[in-house]
Amino acid sequence: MNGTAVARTGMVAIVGRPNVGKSTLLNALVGAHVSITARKPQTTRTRVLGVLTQGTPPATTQFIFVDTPGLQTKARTLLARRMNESVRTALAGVDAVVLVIDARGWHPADDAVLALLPAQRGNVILALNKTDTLARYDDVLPVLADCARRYPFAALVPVSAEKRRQLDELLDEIAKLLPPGEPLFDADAVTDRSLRFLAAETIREKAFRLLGDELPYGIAVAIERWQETQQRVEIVAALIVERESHKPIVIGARGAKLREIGRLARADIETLIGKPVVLRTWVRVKRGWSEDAGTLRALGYE
Ligand SMILES: Nc1nc2c(ncn2[C@@H]2O[C@H](COP(=O)(O)OP(=O)(O)OP(=O)(O)O)[C@@H](O)[C@H]2O)c(=O)[nH]1
Ligand SMILES: [Mg+2]
Repeated sequence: MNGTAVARTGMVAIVGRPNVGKSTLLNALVGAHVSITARKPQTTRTRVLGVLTQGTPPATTQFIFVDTPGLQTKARTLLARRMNESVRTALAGVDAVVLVIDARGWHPADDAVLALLPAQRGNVILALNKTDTLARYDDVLPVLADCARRYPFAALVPVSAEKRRQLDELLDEIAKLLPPGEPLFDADAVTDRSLRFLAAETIREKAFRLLGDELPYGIAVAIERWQETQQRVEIVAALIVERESHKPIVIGARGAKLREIGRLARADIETLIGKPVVLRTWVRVKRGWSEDAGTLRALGYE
């Protein structure tokens, strides 16, 4: 046995205000689409684990990333309060924290996230994301200087989650903070979430992306039937909306919208599961679902 080969394993929380690219970063780091993303804020609703294992035994490094909802300053519904609670829970007991901000500069809403971080713990890394949107890469330099004054970050790493830039540098910095320990997940695992949950989230992602601006926040997806045979999986999923008046919007003219959501989701779910999928979707009205603890639990939003 090589005495210097030590396995490292650790939990890493990814936190930040809404829409800075936390889920895109998680997916890029683990190399799989485990957490849904959209141009709109408040896409992520609950804690999602993404797992990356590097190296060969016994010298493996296992990163267990926890993607969290964007911290909301105005948490009006029970769902919103649960989302903020899941950020706080994720921060407790992790080995490292990646705070994600937009590389264009510090935003007042970043202060609220910073306030949740333990002072002087030395295990918080700042990821300045979306560097691809800067006119010149050097524009990030004054932002780095400004951020370094705000908190004693263990490292500050400019990245582009979307273009997969400087992710190895970020992983190297995180790895330094992971404690010795045997891996908790199989080397090829990418998440702890069930295929059922990932399928429901995939459908919600398509609805988020295809529907107009206000409606998506009132949508949830429930898997009502999941029947798997050797050849294929049959799934029935309900898109739950808050109001009767939302139903025709989700369905679209002659069902065109719902069909498109289903078509895009089915393709992704097939990739996820690795066999043909028959997906049937329908729309159900459930008033006040985002205030109902039982419904939130049933949907997997802890
Ligand atoms: N140009 C650019 N866009 C990015 C990058 N990373 C993420 N985005 C985009 O930013 C938007 C938000 O990304 P998400 O990953 O859903 O952001 P989030 O922080 O998880 O958002 P919430 O879950 O709502 O808090 C999406 O449209 C992404 O495609 C990046 O590196 N560059
Ligand atoms: Mg997200």
